[in-house]
Order: sequence, then C-alpha cells, then structure tokens
Amino acid sequence: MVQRTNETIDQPLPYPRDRLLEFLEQMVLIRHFEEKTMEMLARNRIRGYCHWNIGEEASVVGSVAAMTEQDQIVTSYRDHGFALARGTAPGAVMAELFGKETGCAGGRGGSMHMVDIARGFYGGYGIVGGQIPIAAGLALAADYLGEDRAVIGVLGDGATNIGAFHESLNLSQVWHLPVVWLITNNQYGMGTSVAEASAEPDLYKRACAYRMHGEQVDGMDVLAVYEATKRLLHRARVEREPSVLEAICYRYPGHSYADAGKSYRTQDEIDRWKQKDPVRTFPRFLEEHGLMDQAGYEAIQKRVDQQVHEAVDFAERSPFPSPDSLYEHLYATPTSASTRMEQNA
Ligand SMILES: Cc1ncc(C[n+]2csc(CCOP(=O)(O)OP(=O)(O)O)c2C)c(N)n1
Ligand SMILES: [Mg+2]
Repeated sequence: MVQRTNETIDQPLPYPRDRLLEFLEQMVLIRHFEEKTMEMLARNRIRGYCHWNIGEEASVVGSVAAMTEQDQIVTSYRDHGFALARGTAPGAVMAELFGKETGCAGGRGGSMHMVDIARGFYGGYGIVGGQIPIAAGLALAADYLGEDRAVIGVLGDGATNIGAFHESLNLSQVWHLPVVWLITNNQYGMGTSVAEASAEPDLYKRACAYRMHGEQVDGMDVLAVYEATKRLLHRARVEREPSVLEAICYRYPGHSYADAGKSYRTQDEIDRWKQKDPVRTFPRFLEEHGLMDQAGYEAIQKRVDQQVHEAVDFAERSPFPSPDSLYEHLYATPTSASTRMEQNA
C-alpha cells in the first residue's frame, strides 16, 4: 500500500501551507455538511435517501484535489462530498437534497444524483456501478476529441463485482482510455464485507487481469490519496494509460439512513477505524508541523458551520420546481393516452 512514511517534523512538506489548510477545510466542510443532512433528514426537510461520505473525507478531498480544471469525475450515489470538493456551492448541494429548483440538478436528482457539468462533475448514480461505463464513455470522448483531460470513475468495493466493471476495465485498457478507476473500499457493500463478497479482496489486483496498473493507497490519509491520484491522472492524461486506485477507507455511519450500521460490524472495529479519522488526524499533523494551532482550527470550524448554516437557509428559502417544468429535461415529450388515441385515429 502506498503510504507516506519518510516524513519527519523537521522536513518541510512539499505543499504550500494554504493548500494544506484548504484540504482540511474541505474535509471539515464535508463532515459538518453531512452531519447537518442527517439532522435535516430526521426533521423531514430532506426526503428519500442519503448516503454519507462521513469517514471517507480524505479519499474524497485527496482525489478531487488532484484533478485539473478540465478533468472529469463521475461517482456512485455517495456523492455529496464529491460535489462539495469539486466546488459546487454548499447551498446548491443542500437545495438539491431539499428537492428545490436552485439545487445543482434543479431539484430533480436529489441525494443520489448530484451533478455539476460546468465543474466536470457528471453525476452521482443510484444504480450500483451505473456510472462505470459512463466514465469509460467520458474517457473515450476525451480521446476521440483529442482533449487534454482525464476522468476519475469512482466506485464502491461492492460495484467491483458487477459485469460492467470488468467490461469497462477491459475496454479502457484495450483502447488506452484516460481514466483512473478509483475504488473507495469502505470495507462494506451495505452489510456485506469485502471478504464475504470478493474472492480477491485486494481489489486493486483486479487490474492485472486486464494488464492494467493497479495500486492501493491509505484512503484515510488525504496527502497519500492526493499524491497517488495526481500521479495516476497524469499517467492517464499524458501517457493514455488507465489504472486502478483502491483507497482503503471506512464509513462511520450506516450505509444510509435505513441502516444503523451495527449488526454486521463490531463497535471495536468502528473504534479502531476512528483512530484514523482524517478530520482528527490531519489537524494534529498540521499542528505537529507548526502549520496550524488550536485557534486556527477553531476558526476553520466556525467558518464551515456558518457555510452549512447558510446552505440550509438557502435551501429553505428556495422554491420547489414549478409543476409546469415537469416535462423539461426529458429525452422525449410525453403524450397523454388521449392524445395518442387522437393521433392513431
Ligand atoms: C443494480 C443495483 N443493485 C443493488 C442496489 C442496492 N444497493 C445500493 S448500495 C449497494 C451496495 C454498494 O456497495 P459499494 O459498491 O461498496 O458502495 P458503498 O455504498 O459502500 O459506497 C446496493 C447493493 C442498487 N442500488 N443497484
Ligand atoms: Mg462499500
């Protein structure tokens, strides 16, 4: 597994301080935003599903931070954090969760279908693995059009067992498509552990079946994820070589609101992973390097809380989409049964 091992407090970090603080602020934003969505769900302001990135912040922020402006990303339904990390306004993400017109998908997508094409975020997908062939298609388009960009195709560990994963990996290697397959291995697909579901639990090794490069990274370490993703995106963009990056991470809450997350894992296991909580370990790391003090961390938390508060306020004040717009953004104009009868007469 790729881990940063050789850093000591005396060695300067190869990043500007502001960049590191930005990583932290984004991770704290995702954590606080997601916690607020739990509250809004309980208060019935958000309806339907919610799948949170809590615990996965380092994998989300590290990978998205490695993208260029032209690069594109497509994810599963566990997508709120990816939209926030890519720069979609927290208000637009919250409004989408509320089903409001000002949401980033016009209130039509909800939690599982965030989208922000202007920022190269081609959406969350509710169908497990539905986004995988789409990532291959985006990468094919980049190649076909000769565009200088690469694609991150994000998927969960569970999605590595569907056929489209293998078809897309194969095609991406055969055609040398500029894509990084980022597997967020959070240890479970709903209540099924990777060991129970996968004959080869080292998921990055599946790449070798397609003669593709694959590696594993500590998904609780934002800098390790950033460095690995940056390197592999460059390889995709410049050398036209796809790869698999397996980020080993953990989700602290249940799978979604309907799962308490207790029946298939022990408290001891959760506690062990909490030792690696990026929202706690990264501030300590920055303090040890003299880049931030307690007051600095509190200022970040305060700023983020204000942003989340404003996001909720924006979502509350926004209108629902007008019923007149029901048939907008569809591939076909629906006709009623009576119109069809008239047409057929
Ligand atoms: C085709 C399909 N089958 C089943 C489901 C139900 N389902 C939703 S999430 C999920 C587990 C996916 O696990 P994983 O890929 O590890 O992603 P994670 O939720 O852990 O991020 C399943 C089976 C679905 N949404 N789509
Ligand atoms: Mg999973």
